[in-house]
Amino acid sequence: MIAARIPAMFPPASPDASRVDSHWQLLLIAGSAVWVVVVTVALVAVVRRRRSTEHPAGDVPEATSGNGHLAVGFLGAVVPALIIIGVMTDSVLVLRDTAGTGDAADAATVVEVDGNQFWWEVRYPGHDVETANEIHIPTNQDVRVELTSSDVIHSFWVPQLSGKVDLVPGQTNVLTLAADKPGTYWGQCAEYCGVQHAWMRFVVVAHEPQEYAGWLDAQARPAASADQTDGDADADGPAADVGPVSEVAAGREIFMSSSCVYCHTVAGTEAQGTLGPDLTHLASRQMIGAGVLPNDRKSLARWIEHPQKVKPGNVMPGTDLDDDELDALITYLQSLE
Ligand code: HEC
Ligand SMILES: [Cu+2]
Repeated sequence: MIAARIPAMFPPASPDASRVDSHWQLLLIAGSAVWVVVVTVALVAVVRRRRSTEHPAGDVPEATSGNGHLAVGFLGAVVPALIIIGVMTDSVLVLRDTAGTGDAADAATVVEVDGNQFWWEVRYPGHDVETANEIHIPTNQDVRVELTSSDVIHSFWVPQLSGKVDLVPGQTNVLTLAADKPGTYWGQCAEYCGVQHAWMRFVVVAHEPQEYAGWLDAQARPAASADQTDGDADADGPAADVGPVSEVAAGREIFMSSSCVYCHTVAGTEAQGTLGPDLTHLASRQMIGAGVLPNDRKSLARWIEHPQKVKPGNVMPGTDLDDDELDALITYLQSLE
């Protein structure tokens, strides 16, 4: 399991991000060159001035000659103008290149992202799939991401893949994501949205196209253990007489009879709440709470008992369970692959 990372821009991993990166390199090189020239000229001036003060007053240095004026005019006006025009031209070209892919209207893959305080709901139109804080895309193609918000303004930012776009309630903004190669790319809410804004992280997971199709298929099916399907928890029989029910079944029972079902969906069960993240395939996720904890037993226990300590101000209330109940509940959650 990986711990949440602070998203960084390097190395760029999409055509857009590479374009922004090459522009940044140009600015760095041009800026450094100007700095070197200016500092060198300044040093030369200091040294020469020192020397000239050694001469008696009235011994005029040649900088005031006609040629000197020309040189100053050239270095002070013409060269900076050329540099600024060059840099500006490249800036405009970057804008054109990256905005040109702005809406990917004919993209084969569309993903809908809904901002919530303080997590990301992700849907895959045409597939009965929903994830949270984890956006899966195929590599080497433009993916159209449709962004909106359920509450306040958030901003979607995956520095290695794209620029930022705001998520605005009642409006759909569009961004194009593309990834050159498979991998996990960290993203972050980039518009202050409340106390847990900093813990509103997410990942974009890019798969080879074939693998992506397989992922979608698997996600579209309920988890095998979601409902009463495993052998030793046969719901149709006289439940009490079937002997010891498995821990998964016991955990399922606790989940279904707790408040969890009002806020969470587990496909294939009566749990159909929509206030919180869809938990249908929770166990396949890398982290919980939008990056605040890795997705393991210990973290799940902390999260379920004390979500307000782990992430104060988030929407989920704590649940009081005894150790056995909590254990079983976590076993059930971890079976949702
Ligand atoms: C009032 C609604 C509500 C109730 C009740 C509730 N949750 Fe949550 N739950 C949420 C919200 C909202 C989040 C997302 C919080 C965040 O990251 O900011 C969440 C997150 C989670 C997560 C992490 C999911 C992820 O992918 O990040 C788990 C696991 C979870 N809840 C389990 C449970 C369990 C088990 C119960 C019952 C004991 C429960 N929840 C009860 C609203 C609720
Ligand atoms: Cu935010």
